[in-house]
Amino acid sequence: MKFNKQIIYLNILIPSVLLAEHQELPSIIIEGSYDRPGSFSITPDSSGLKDTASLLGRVPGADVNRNGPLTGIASYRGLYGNRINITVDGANMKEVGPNSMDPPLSHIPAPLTGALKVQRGIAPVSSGIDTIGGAMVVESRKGEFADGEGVETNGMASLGYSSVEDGHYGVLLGAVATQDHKLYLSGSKEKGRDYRIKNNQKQVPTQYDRDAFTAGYGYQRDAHEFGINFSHNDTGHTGTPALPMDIIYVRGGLYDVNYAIDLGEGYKFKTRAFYQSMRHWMDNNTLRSAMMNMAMRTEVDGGGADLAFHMPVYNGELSLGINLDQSNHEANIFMGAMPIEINFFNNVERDRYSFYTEWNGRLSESVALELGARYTHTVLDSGLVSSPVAGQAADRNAFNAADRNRDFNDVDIAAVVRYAYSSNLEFEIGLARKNRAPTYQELYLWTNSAAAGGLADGFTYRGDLDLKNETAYQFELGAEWHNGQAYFAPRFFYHYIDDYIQGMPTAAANVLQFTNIEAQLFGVEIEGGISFCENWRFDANLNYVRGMQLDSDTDDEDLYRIAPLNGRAQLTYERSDWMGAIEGVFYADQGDVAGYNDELKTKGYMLMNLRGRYELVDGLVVGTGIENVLDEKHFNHLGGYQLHNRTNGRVAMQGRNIYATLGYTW
Ligand SMILES: [Cu+2]
Repeated sequence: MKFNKQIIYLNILIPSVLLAEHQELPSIIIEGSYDRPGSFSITPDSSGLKDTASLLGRVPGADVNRNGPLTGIASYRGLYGNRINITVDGANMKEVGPNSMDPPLSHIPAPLTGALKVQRGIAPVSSGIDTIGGAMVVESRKGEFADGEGVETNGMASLGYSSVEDGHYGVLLGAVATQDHKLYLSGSKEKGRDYRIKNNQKQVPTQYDRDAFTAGYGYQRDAHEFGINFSHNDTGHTGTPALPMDIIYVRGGLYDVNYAIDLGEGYKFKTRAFYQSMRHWMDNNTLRSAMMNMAMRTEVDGGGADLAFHMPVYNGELSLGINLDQSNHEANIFMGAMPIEINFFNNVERDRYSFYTEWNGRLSESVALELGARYTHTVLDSGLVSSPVAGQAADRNAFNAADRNRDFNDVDIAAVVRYAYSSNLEFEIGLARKNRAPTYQELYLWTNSAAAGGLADGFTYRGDLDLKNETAYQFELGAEWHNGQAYFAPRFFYHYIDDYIQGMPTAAANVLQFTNIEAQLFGVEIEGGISFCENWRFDANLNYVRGMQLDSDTDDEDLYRIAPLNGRAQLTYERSDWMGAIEGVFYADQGDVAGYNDELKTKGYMLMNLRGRYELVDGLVVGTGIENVLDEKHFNHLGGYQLHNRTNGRVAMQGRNIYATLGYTW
């Protein structure tokens, strides 16, 4: 029995036959799942192409809190935002927007994303700092080393159009490589208008405009691997209909350098350093109109370093690692026609010093164990804020007079046992304790503001300097059965979270304050599939999660922004050079809504999508499809309210979309 921890499980592109040779679109890799090749393999997907976060809709337990076309906040089993550790090319990417307009998954456009890896179940402590809600990894495309002697070139080009927002994209990646060296360069452009909902109405503002650029160099020889990579994102006018303002620009880059050496006999050493600098402008009067003009300019500068040492210890591998991570945030607000300026976040700093050890190995032929522990020291501080607004004077003075320096000690422990009952049936049981230190917004929102990490509930929030860190106790139980033709995999989880941070009503109307509460989340995910008659396969999954406040005054108090019961089924016909699929997506009513922010209930819905792809000649692939074939108007429970106002109702989902893509890989 082989325990296979890292497996390509969904290939967004391609029937597995074609995949190895021409992998041109992102793969989703689910770590910690058993190998189920081909399940949910689909054709190039234009709406998926816009945004890497869209791919999460296909990951069991995962979903997206969508505040705009490029603003998709990852959600996993009802936890989202800062609770999920997302690394981009190895770096813990920081948002420049205090309202998460640029979540980490938006930095690399989908056409330049090589892989999105989602850690299934309990995230190992080695997967990063603050993994209370899970861990995800985005890797950009970096070209390939040459197979043979001499200099080779490789790369990909791709073009796409989607009708629903008159959107188009183009991407080009080229690499010059030998067996030891590669030099690569890529660029992409995406642009679209406000998307259409049923009956030619438009959802405003949902236009988007993003240019991205990457360059880098890689070296591999004998035991050495070295890489240096730069990725730059320039997002222009892009709507965020669920937030009070829109993106005017998000600009900036991520520099990453890494080195690994294989010392032989299982001893390995890896190191990495990164630096990030982003600038951002948002306002409420360019893509929409407002009673009073408001704009915000924000900055983030961040960086970090990682060291990891791996060595063989008793039928397995022991890893020791250090992670250092630092970020600085600034924000200025401009209000009115003759703008007055508020220095809203001044010299905010969040530093994390962390080390861990983890053992991954086998206790016997049929029992595998992953055991890890991590300690993190988090330090936050904020400079003095300033505001000429009379109504903010008391808040400003109180904040400036307070001791704003805070530190937190976090301990993560995770233990996962995998037991192979037979070559077809495996069980997993996991236990963990995880901490999360508060974000700078949760501590330092010194007066009420909507810039609360993308919560998009129509309320304004205040921070609390006395917040404690969250402590989660997690339990996981899973089974996976499979044979050559079919698979079936149910999973159950339960999380109890002490000091869970959530807004709670204050004396002021429509103002919430971040508060430590007690919460629990539990749920199931079931996946299954079967292939039949040689070319046909059927795959389906079902996801359910419930989140509840345990110390509420009322009996029934649910957590905010929890996806309703949902599922997906796909029938696929696959040949070596073409495939077609019909896909059904279903979301139930969501009646289990949060009371503290009067979350609106949503109606359930079903969607039908058709997809096809055809390989014209070697490496040249056409993809086409129709999404929301019946052109129905639906509301995503995780989609927020129009213009950050509950009385406007929810942001509507896209109407019928016809898309076509053309990709060439060489
Ligand atoms: Cu913003």
